[in-house]
Amino acid sequence: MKFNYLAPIAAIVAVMGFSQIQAAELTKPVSARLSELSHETRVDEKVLRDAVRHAEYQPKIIEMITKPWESKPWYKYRTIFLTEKRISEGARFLRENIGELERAERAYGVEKEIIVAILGVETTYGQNMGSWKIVDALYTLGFHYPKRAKYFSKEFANYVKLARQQGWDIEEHKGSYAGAMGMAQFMPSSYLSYAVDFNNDGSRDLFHTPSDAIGSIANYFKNSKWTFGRPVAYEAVVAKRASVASLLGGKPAPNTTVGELKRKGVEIYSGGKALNDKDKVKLLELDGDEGKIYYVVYPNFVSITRYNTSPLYAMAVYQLSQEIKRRARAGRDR
Ligand SMILES: [Ca+2]
Repeated sequence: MKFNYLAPIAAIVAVMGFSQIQAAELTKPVSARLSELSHETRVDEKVLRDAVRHAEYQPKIIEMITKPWESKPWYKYRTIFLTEKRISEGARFLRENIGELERAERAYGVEKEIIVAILGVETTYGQNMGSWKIVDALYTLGFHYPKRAKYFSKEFANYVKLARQQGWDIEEHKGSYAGAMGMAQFMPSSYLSYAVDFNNDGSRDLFHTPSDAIGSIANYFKNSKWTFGRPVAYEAVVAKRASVASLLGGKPAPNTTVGELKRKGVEIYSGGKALNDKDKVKLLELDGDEGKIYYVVYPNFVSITRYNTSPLYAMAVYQLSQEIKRRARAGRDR
């Protein structure tokens, strides 16, 4: 609760012009946290302190994280990502990188259109990888945003570790306001753990090498328990909301079965694919243009939420993947 009033305060401060970019300070609490992080990530404390000296506090980032896109209703959210441009460019990206995509599909068991859709939603296929210095973003959120300070300060230390590993200058790379990097928008911990050198040139480069981005996303999905060929989401119609109300809300993890939903009067549109009554699923309720709409979502949907926890994000990725697949098949990409 404590942080609900942070957003308005940040906004007021910004309007009044008091909100200024400041060089980072090695205050006592910052130093204490760096000492902990040095043990946790095995990065020399002096190196971490030195990285902080290169960082600047960016108040705008605090404003941005308190108003994420995921707070929009689905019918607005989807129009950001399911655009003609993103679909046609996705079909083109798929065609131009078909060799690497098929190699990743075979190596990791992740459908190529899902990999392309992640790239589409994250950065429009590498066109927009973010304009915040990573060191500033992670310092700001790690040391000036108490709600997620633990997570982001650790990512700050992981970034320092990664930069040393990769031979980067600490101020070199830019990304999202939350510190996500490259075509695939990996956080530093993900970069350390899941990025792969898929084109075998000796470096794991998610900034300039589509092949590495493709392989790394597929590897990430494999580790998020993605299962090749399994369903992700089907549209559904609910006869009586009251009969399924207890199953709605919360995380998208399965809490029922296809059979149980059918018994409760849910019609599932699987596009001609056979439905297995025993499959574990979750009924998802979203805000459509004209009231509530429903989807039955499978464990693969949960795998997408490991990339970004929002069910809206996962649905946008899935629907974009299907549009790209259709477009590529029709060969209508321009
Ligand atoms: Ca490489």
